[in-house]
Amino acid sequence: MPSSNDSRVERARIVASFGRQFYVRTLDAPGPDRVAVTRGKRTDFCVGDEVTIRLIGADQAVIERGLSRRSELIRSDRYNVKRLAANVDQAAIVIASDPRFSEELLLRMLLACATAEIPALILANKSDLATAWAAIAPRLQVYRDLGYPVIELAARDHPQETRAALSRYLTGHNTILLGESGMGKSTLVNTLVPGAALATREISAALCAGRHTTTFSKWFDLPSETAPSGAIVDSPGFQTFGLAHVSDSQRVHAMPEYTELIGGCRFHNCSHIQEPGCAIRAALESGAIDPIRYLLFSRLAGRD
Ligand SMILES: Nc1nc2c(ncn2[C@@H]2O[C@H](COP(=O)(O)OP(=O)(O)OP(=O)(O)O)[C@@H](O)[C@H]2O)c(=O)[nH]1
Ligand SMILES: [Mg+2]
Ligand SMILES: [Zn+2]
Repeated sequence: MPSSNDSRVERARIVASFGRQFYVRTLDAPGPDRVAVTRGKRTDFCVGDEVTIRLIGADQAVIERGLSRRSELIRSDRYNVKRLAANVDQAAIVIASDPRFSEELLLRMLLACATAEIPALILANKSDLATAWAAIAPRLQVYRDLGYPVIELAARDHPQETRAALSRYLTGHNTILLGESGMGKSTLVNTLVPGAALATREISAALCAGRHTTTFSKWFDLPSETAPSGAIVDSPGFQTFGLAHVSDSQRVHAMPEYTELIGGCRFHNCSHIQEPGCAIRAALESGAIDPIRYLLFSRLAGRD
């Protein structure tokens, strides 16, 4: 018989989300992760959200309402907004040598993070693949010179070194791993969180999802010996990253190499593509800014 205790309201975090279903973890008292459903039509919750839940029986819950978000990372096209995570305070963008990462997607992720005021790190994985690595190494230096932390990893074969290299970046932060499919996000999570693979397999089995590529986002608390007070979110890889929610002005201001220059353009509404007296084109011609990023950025104009 359910007792009146079974309908307590508690604060919880959404730790996994798939469609209209969620897993929640209570915040104030430890307990098992529970399957939760939303009331009514509200489905815009995402992993990381803090909510109030009503407990039902031993392992289920209903989400009552969402609490305010401290941060929100999204991607969007003109039709849809996709919330990637709430309440993260850092994004770790995972790129790799093989398959070689797309620099346009990297640029898009960096612009989205800057607009959301979420600092970004770049985790460059698969450094063990010597030939492919040599091809991307000069590009990594460009991002270092722009001020992004770039951390080189071989997550699959060097787990201990990986944990040591990431510890100081992950301690005390809620970090989302972002990136294209196949870069090594889940491999990294499995290196950092004992038991993560098993937990993910159990949910995948319940969902009848495939085993390798990640199909839903999941929040993991990091072990205190690796990163005290840290959490990490694994997320599905993507092939597109729309920026419909990011205005032209926000895009320009999210380019670290542009921020000092934009006041110097002759026209205040300069598109930095063909106008005379453009300070950014002058910097390009003098070799002061990276031509590949300039080209990729210019190509984003007018696109989602
Ligand atoms: N050579 C090499 N392979 C790696 C490394 N890290 C991961 N891999 C391999 O890369 C493949 C993809 O790794 P995942 O961790 O599943 O990649 P993911 O980013 O989670 O991919 P999605 O879930 O599809 O977004 C797997 O076959 C891994 O074994 C590494 O450091 N070196
Ligand atoms: Mg994955
Ligand atoms: Zn200009």
